[in-house]
Amino acid sequence: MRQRRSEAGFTLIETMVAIGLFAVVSTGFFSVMFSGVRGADTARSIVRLTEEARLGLNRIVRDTREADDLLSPTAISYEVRTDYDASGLAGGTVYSPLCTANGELGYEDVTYAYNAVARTVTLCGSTLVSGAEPITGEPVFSYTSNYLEYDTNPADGVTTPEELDDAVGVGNNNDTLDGVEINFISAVKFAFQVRDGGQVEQFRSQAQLRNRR
Ligand SMILES: [Ca+2]
Ligand SMILES: [Ca+2]
Ligand SMILES: [Ca+2]
Repeated sequence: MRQRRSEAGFTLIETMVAIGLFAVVSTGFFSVMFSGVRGADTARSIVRLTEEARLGLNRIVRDTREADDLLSPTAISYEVRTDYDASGLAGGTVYSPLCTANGELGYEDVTYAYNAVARTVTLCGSTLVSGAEPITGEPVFSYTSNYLEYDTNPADGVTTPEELDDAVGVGNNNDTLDGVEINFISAVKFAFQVRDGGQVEQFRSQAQLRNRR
């Protein structure tokens, strides 16, 4: 009896158990394999976004540092005016096809902006950083001044645009940054994060305007 059974091979029950086990094991294997592939895709995507953000921010910091003039500073945009081609008063050269030249002054005008809808940081409208969003409670662009004589409220070693607005003898105390007050801004600060799914990478930096105090 025992002999016959072994010669007959597997019983129906044994075969069904084997098929069942194979199904369970292979389902597990494929689900693990595909979740691994998805994980790798997300990792590649955040790596790409992070690398783009790092390069874009480096470029913004570098260009802002060299600026001759800072214009229209807000929490989501500002403009720098720089004589990139060292033409002096001879004429402006367009910095990028999307930017403008101020021919009369020989300056090239470049606008950096954060676009909340597209989640991009742009240079004259062209994307430098994708997948960007503000860090909670922080503006994307903020500004400080090296004029510590106006560091009054609070006197904490940092002169803010609000303190420049309050400063007696500098522009008007009107809760607005006037042109003359903007001339006292010495640095632009950057804060944003890039997100891909659940993965977030934060970026913070600062550009000191070399041509200002
Ligand atoms: Ca120029
Ligand atoms: Ca202060
Ligand atoms: Ca003011």
